[in-house]
Amino acid sequence: MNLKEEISEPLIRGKVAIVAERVKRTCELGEDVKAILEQGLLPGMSVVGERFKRNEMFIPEVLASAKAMHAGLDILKPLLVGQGVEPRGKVVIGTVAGDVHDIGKNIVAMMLEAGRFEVVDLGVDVSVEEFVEAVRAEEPEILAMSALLSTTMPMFKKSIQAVENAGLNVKIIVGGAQVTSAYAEEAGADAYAPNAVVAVEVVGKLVAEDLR
Ligand code: B1M
Repeated sequence: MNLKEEISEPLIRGKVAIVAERVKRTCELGEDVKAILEQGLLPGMSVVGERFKRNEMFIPEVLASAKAMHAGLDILKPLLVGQGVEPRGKVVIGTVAGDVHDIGKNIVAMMLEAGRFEVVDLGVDVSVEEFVEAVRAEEPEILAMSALLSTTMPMFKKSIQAVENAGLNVKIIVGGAQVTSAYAEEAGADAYAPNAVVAVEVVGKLVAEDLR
């Protein structure tokens, strides 16, 4: 199965129904779920990113591709996420205030669920106060924040300071396309991950440290 041709190409063209139908069919044919994500959906989205940067694609087209990406992810999610197993810990996740990018955050959330973490997803454009309230109410081991814009990355520091000022005990991981480990450290986060697979490993380590 040529996942690039079958899935990346219609995703780049924003063909929601075709992507959904092909992801479903590819799963039914027994293709590995992670391969569909890593060789079909993600490379398509990175082409979209490149074209957007070069002004070869515009917001309505990028939105159509994002919709196609979500349609594919919705089909993969139940197949990645195991059911009825004891969770390894709880994670509250959200995209920071002023930022509506959610594809990467959704993949991180999905992979965490697949890695047996309970995930409370606050969505996008999450204010500092909403993060603090969610940590207070849900008492998670981990707070995970995503930001894609250089203008919204400073919300990491503000949210982290607010959580600390509220006296809440939670480990914090941040990530997103422009984020680096140096930036994460400067913002006061406990950890950084460059992608969803590493995020699951890092969250596993943070939870294990917490149990010691
Ligand atoms: Co926007 N956008 N966008 N956009 N957009 C970027 C981020 C940009 C880099 C494009 C560009 O110019 N090259 C640029 C930011 C530049 C900058 O700040 N330096 C940009 C801009 C400028 C904007 C607007 C300001 C455009 C405008 O209006 N003029 C605007 C802002 C809106 C807002 O948020 N307030 C805007 C809007 C949009 C759309 C709504 C059209 C759409 C979002 C749709 C949606 O998410 N539902 C969109 C998209 C799709 C993109 C690009 C093309 C793709 C992002 C994406 O989904 N990538 C993006 C270009 C790019 O990133 N190359 C771009 C795929 C996704 C799987 O990757 O999100 O990086 P990513 O997630 C990865 C890792 O980063 C990591 O794991 C994920 C999976 O492996 N990760 C974490 C993410 N979160 C993590 C958290 C973790 C750990 C790892 O721990 C907690």
